[in-house]
Amino acid sequence: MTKNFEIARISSVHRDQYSILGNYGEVFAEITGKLLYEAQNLIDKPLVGDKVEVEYFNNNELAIIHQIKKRTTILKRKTAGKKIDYQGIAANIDYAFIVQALETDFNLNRLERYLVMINEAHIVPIIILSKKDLLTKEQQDAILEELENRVKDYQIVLFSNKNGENLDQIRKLLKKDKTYCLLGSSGVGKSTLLNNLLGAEIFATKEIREKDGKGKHATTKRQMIKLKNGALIIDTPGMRELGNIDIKEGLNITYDEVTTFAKDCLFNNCTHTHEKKCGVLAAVENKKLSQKRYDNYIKLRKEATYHSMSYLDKRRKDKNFGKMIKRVLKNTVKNHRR
Ligand SMILES: Nc1nc2c(ncn2[C@@H]2O[C@H](COP(=O)(O)OP(=O)(O)OP(=O)(O)O)[C@@H](O)[C@H]2O)c(=O)[nH]1
Ligand SMILES: [Mg+2]
Ligand SMILES: [Zn+2]
Repeated sequence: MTKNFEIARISSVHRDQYSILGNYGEVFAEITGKLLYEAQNLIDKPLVGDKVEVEYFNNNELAIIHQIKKRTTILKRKTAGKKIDYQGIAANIDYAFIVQALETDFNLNRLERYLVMINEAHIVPIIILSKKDLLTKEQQDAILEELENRVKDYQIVLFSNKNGENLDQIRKLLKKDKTYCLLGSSGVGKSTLLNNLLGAEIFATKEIREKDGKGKHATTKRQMIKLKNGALIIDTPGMRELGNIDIKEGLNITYDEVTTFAKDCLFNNCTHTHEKKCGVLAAVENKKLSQKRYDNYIKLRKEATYHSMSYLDKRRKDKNFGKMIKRVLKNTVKNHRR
């Protein structure tokens, strides 16, 4: 690293403009032309949470980003809509909070979808369920039971932003110098939680819900802040859809018991869908593996395979296109020289 460079973290991204968090607080920053030029994919550009080498100028009020340090983790998903490509959500995350609202948003299939994405990135997932104040004790117990039948071995906290219940439990999970992010649908209370943790109304929240209950997202960009205890948290806009590409490992970690049951399959290449003597199907039959969990596993696997194949196909076409351009350019030069 050059002498004048310092290390900072990307705290927010807006197109090609960045904010960084470093030795002089939060400062605006831009990336060098070289870095911009070399970034072939979206994922090569700085992401929130990235550690970067920067050079300050203008009395440390502005900075130039020269280099992105190697990421310890990267959280990514398929870009929304039909486009098959990766979109980086955040970098260097240690723990990801999956936030669902107990009252309206609780959904186990979606929860597993998040778990796959987070496990794929080797980030530690934590499940936190908001709006506890809106449910009776019986309703809460029913949800907890459902949850424990489907996903095991994760930290789970039911809490309320409204009356503050169990916020201290969430606070206890936040450690100095560790990076966290909040993931979940719009309106579940991510930004409200962050404001509660900060003890100040820093983040805009959605106080008025439109008639259809959907409305617009209150949060529109990812942003990282530092809590008093030194923990870093990234707030994200609610995700409407969550597509996964390349999640073999994420699936294996999230559904680790499938791998165990698969040891009893007769065929090595068993797909666990129609084969005879399949250990996984037997486990479903014997109720060792819940039907719903199995169904979701098959669904996510199928979808991810489709996306991965489309992605490879796209890359191949891009490559061929690149080659064609090169050929055309070469011929043009040749013709020109003649
Ligand atoms: N009753 C109750 N309301 C809550 C709770 N947490 C959040 N809310 C309300 O839910 C609404 C949405 O909260 P936000 O914090 O803006 O939700 P968000 O997850 O940040 O939403 P996006 O930024 O759109 O992704 C606000 O009106 C909050 O006051 C809770 O624990 N209990
Ligand atoms: Mg928000
Ligand atoms: Zn099988």
